Amino acid sequence: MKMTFRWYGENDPVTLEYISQIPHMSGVVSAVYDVPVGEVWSEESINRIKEQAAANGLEFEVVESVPVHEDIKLGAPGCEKYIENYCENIRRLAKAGVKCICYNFMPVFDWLRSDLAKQNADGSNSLAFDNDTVLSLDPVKSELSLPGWDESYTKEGLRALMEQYKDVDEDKLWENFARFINAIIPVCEECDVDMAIHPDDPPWGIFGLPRIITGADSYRKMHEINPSRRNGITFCTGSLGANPQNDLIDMIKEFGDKIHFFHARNIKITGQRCFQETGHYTDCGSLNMYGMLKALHDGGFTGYIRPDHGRMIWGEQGRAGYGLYDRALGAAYLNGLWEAIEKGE
Ligand code: DNO
Repeated sequence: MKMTFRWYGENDPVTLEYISQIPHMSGVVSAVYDVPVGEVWSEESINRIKEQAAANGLEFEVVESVPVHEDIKLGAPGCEKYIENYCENIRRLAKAGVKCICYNFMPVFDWLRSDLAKQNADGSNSLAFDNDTVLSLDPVKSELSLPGWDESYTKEGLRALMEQYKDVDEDKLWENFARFINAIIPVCEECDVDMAIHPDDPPWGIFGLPRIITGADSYRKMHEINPSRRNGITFCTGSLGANPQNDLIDMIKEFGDKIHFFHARNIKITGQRCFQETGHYTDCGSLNMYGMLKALHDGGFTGYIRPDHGRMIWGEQGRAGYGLYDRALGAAYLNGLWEAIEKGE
């Protein structure tokens, strides 16, 4: 297991130096942020991240994310160009030493919450999802600014994009996924890179858009489409765990050899399709962090792990879910669990 930490680049208030001070931290998870989705990343930008990380004693072996252009998800004419660009990004990243690429296949929106700073009784705040609130939102009409929001969408652009998805149901999205994955996996095999798909967050359709990476059946289907081990998983506990029907420990046992990257996040289920993010410790939320790490360990996990979303504690202000303090506590807790599991053998 390699402990990692997400770093949003030079503008991230959480510096590489701070990250390097967390015990047992092997590297950062980052991305090139100044290139429009679908374009090829310059080798210069990629190497810069690598050098900045190395200057702080950190590796850069995981990218989160190389985003997938909407035309690929839509299966729009001309999407081959974006698939080719994606392959080129894989080659360039591999050349710089990247071993694992996290991505998602969610139409239009990435992760979604109804509240970015819901107050907790102890004075901290954290991200929350309330289904009624989300159902009452109309992304095209309201002045929303949510975390998974691409701020570059204009209202008109968003309306037109949502319109294009009218013809894309789950089957069609799977078809488009298959085209994409079957084109990129041979490049991954050649370059020694693992693809790690992030589950849909939350794992159900929103705003009438289809979502397909939601649980065990999704992973079985992915395997049928392309059985390569490179066609792997970012196991995000908080995303998958938002649906209590997902038995996370069973899933880790079943799909362990495909899990290249593990996002450890805890949530408390507060109602039907409602949850609030919590500290990472098992008893803070509804997810059994110890049980999941034990299953991961017993399956022979050698991939990357990172503490996912933290609360805002100790008065910290910052990027929702991505402050320093609570994620650092999370890393320390996960390291402790792992060491105890390993030595308890
Ligand atoms: C949220 C993250 C996601 C994730 C992407 C992967 O905190 O886990 O935004 O990076 O879905 O492509």
